[in-house]
Amino acid sequence: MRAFIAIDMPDLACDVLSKLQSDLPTGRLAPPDNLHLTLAFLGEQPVELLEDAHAALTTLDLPAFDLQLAGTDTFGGNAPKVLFVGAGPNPALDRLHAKIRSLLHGSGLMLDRQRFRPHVTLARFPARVTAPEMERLRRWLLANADFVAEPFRVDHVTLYRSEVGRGGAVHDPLARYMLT
Ligand code: 2AM
Repeated sequence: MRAFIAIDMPDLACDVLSKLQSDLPTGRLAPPDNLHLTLAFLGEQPVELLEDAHAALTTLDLPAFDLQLAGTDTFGGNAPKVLFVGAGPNPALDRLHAKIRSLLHGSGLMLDRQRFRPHVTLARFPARVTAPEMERLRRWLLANADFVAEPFRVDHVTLYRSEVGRGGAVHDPLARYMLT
């Protein structure tokens, strides 16, 4: 089963992000009900291992905190793959990320070593983005570089199953872990 752990976007954040998406000049938009901030991508895993991970995650014992989405950028350099909204510096978010990784490792799940770049993906791009599209994207990024959203409270994280099909990915919540 393909799984990941994420922070859900509350309705207000979804509205703001959908609005940002609405004038994006290029790219395949992430559906509003798929918007999330990934804390850990587990990839394809045997169900038994996911059950162990779930048991470990039920011991998650961290406080709720505020999250502010800010800034827009792309991954992929000159050949952008993903356009996203970032998050301002947030020690509580970093602690949550580190704790989840350590619980997953403790349960036997090895994750890729990657620098944590908290982000919410707004759109994905095809392998080849044409020069005019690149130019429109560059302008959009300039116009939205100072984007700042209202902070929202993060009081839980969600374990999702992700099924990738022809129409894109479908995300099913499997379990929710509360922050107190
Ligand atoms: P993204 O938002 O940067 O695209 C479900 O697929 C989530 O897991 C997505 O949010 C995606 O991040 C992330 N994800 C998918 N494949 C990944 C990979 N190979 N490494 C890290 N994260 C991945």
